[in-house]
Amino acid sequence: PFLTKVVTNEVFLKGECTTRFIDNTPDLFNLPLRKNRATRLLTYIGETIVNGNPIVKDRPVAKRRSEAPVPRYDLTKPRPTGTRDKFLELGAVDFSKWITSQQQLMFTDTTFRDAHQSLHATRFRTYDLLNIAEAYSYLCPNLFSLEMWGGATFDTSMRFLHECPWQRLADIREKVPNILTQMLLRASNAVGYTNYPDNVVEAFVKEAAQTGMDVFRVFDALNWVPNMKLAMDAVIESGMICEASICYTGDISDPKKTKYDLKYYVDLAKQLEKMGAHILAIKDMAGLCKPDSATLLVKTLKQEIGIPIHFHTHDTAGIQAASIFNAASEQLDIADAAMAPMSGGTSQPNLNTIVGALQFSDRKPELNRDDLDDIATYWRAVREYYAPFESAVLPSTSDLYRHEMPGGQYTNLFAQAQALGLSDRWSDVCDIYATVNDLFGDIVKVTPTSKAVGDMALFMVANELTAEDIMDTSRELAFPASVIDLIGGMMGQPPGGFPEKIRQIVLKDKPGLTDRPGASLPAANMENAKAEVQKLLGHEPENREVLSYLLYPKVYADFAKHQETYSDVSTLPTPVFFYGQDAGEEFAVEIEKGKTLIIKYLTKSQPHTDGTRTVFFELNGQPRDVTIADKS
Ligand code: 3PY
Ligand code: ZN
Repeated sequence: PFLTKVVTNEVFLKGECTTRFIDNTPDLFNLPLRKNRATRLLTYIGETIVNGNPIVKDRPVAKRRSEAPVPRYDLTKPRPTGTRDKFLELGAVDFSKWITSQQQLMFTDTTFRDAHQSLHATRFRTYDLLNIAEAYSYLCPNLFSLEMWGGATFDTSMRFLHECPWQRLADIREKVPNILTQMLLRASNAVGYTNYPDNVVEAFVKEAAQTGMDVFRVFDALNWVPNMKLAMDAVIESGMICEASICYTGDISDPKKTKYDLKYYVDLAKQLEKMGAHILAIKDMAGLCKPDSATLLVKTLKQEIGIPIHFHTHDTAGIQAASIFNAASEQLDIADAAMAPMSGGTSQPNLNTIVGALQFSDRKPELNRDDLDDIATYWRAVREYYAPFESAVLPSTSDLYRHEMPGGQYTNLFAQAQALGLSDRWSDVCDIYATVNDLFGDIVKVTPTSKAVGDMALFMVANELTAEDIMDTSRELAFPASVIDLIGGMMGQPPGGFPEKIRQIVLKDKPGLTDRPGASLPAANMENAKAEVQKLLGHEPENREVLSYLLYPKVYADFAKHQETYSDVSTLPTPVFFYGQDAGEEFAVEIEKGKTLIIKYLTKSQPHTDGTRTVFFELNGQPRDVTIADKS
């Protein structure tokens, strides 16, 4: 095309080409510097074959290479209507009333988000989520929602998987137009680990709603209502469903635990209802809501508030299905569960068996058990791809009721402890975690406050520090940054504030915030951010790209660079993404609608004298090779 442009150029045709031709007709020479997508993808695969993918380095190897089996569904039939159709018909407020009028217990499937966040460090790739998405829309349209975005998925997808979280949302939305999408939004912490300026949170919610998000589960990590208002208002303003959370901690059945008692939760729920929430979530992020407490809590909330109730729990203690059943008996509206192969342990209870067990109950869900089992078969195969990220299987333990560690953190902190050579001291870490919670005044522990408590626990175990050492004002300790943030009020305020003594010890002479952090954070300058991203990309960015940058500047810049070098690697099958190809292996990749590449890897050369290797492929039947520097 370049030569055609030159030889058909008027100046060129008139033979008036001078040495100034390039200067006078710069557009002609505005050549794409980037290599084409096929070459960039082959370079990625070649690089992975020669040097490996750093994210699976030194981890157990996944053996599975074959495609995970997607169940059959009849594409000749019209797509069944589902919960999202109902929402689009009624709007958020009437839809919320419709939920309450349902006899059935409805379910959110967390497999696309919390399950792999809890079991596999959030490493599931869009490829595997997208391949099964349409099957859901045909086989289980009456699922309340698919929790498939937010929480840790936003940064991990860019950071480790080199894929765009927004594209994940847009693509799943397209495949599943009839079931509600759901996300976890950390209120003013958005999908990050610290408070963001108000205008960033507002713009983020707006963009997510426009890209395809329906249900926003909003929570504040200290249950601090003033910090939830902005995000809740933004969701309500967008016309989408605002599900406001009470984060459950402590034990309402224990008469000695008075800080987070039944009244505390009921008051909180009433405030959230008054603020316009369409649904109330009981967010039991650690799985502490025991069966009897679930009965008491749901029964009371049902009497005290009018909006539907959605129960989220983690099965770390091994008995949380019982809590769901008890809550169902008290007319719980919606429960979270995960597909069988991705359930249990620090993940959610088992969707397939709960649905099966409710088959003859008056809360029988409108879900077909066989179809759910077919989908579960797919996930069983997909889990095999992620063997490198399997968490240690920690037994269910009632010790959870003492340390109260969230499901998503439990296995993660264990891995961190292991990396520090402290795995044999795991029970000490758990014990110190509980001590830190006491030192901090007994707080709600969920991202990001849980991270601060975990960082402090590791800091204490690694440095052999006791609670007395921490409280000893004669010691000068360099506390982890997250702890300074937490105690300094950058994550908001717990009920009653932080204990004064720990404030003095951690903050030294600095005052710390007691107001809402967003009230004093300067607004982000969107135009400047846009200009920065334009510099990174070389073209005018979309809103979503600017938002990714504002939330995670460095992670986004690295991701953009990776895309420029290798193009969109999210389209590669997972075994190819992690390990490259085996010799003779072939796969098809659709790089845009209707444009498919068939890539077959043949062999690689011995290293050349300059340390590079040639990697030989067939691309759509034609020989192609790429040169890769061997870093070994
Ligand atoms: C998150 O914030 O990512 C969580 O899953 C909290 O439970
Ligand atoms: Zn959770």
